[in-house]
Amino acid sequence: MTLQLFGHPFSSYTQKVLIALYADETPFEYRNVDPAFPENGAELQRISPFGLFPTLVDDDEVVLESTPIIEHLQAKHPGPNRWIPNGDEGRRARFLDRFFDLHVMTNMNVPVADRLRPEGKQDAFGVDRARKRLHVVYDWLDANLADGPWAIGEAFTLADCAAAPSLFYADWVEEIGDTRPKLSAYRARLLAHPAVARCVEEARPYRAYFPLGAPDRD
Ligand SMILES: N[C@@H](CCC(=O)N[C@@H](CS)C(=O)NCC(=O)O)C(=O)O
Repeated sequence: MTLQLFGHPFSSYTQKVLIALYADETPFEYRNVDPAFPENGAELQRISPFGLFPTLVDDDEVVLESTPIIEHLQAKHPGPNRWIPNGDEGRRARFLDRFFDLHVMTNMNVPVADRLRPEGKQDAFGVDRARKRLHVVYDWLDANLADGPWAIGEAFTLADCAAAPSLFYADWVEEIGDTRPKLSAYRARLLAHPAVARCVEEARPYRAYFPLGAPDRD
C-alpha cells in the first residue's frame, strides 16, 4: 500500500519530512490537511491524538513526529540519502536536528503563535524572550556549523531537513542579517536545494497564512 503523508504545504514540520521524501524520490500520497480538503483533516483527527501534522501512515502503522517519521523512512523505505549516518556523523546529525527543532523552530513559533492568541491573552514577555533567544541561537550556529555545504559537512542529513524550514521561517521573524555570514550562506544553500525549493514553491500560495505577515522575499 502507498505511504500516506498528512500535512500542510505551509507547515514547517511537514516540509521537514517532505524534504526527505522529495530528495529520495519516495512515492507517497499527499493528504493535504488544508481546510480546502476537509476529509483529510477529519481523517487526521481520527488517527492522531492531537491532529498534529506531519503524520505518516504506512500500511496499518501510524508514525507521529517528524524525526521518527524520517527515521521510519530511512529504515523501511530507504533512498539514496542516509538521513542519520553511522557513528559520530549520525550523532552530530541527531544533535543538530534537536537543536533546530527545539531552539530555532520553538523560538520562531512563539511570536507566530502569540499573534494567533485571543485579544488580551498575549504574552509580551515570552515573545520578547523568544526573539532574543533566536539571536543567541543564530550566533551559536554561525560559530558551530560545519563549513558546509551542509550542517554536518558533506552529507545532506536529517539535520538539514530540520534546518531548512526552521531557518526559512525564523529569518522572517528575526532576520539573521549580515553579521552571521556562515549561517546566512547556509540558509541560502538550503533554499537552493531542489527538494527545499520545491517545498518553498508549494507553500507560496499559502503565504497569507503567516500571522506576522510574510516578507516580500525568498
Ligand atoms: N514535534 C512535532 C510538531 C508538529 C507540529 O507542531 N505541527 C504543527 C504544524 S507545523 C501543527 O500540527 N499545528 C496544528 C495544531 O497545532 O493544531 C513534529 O516534529 O512533527
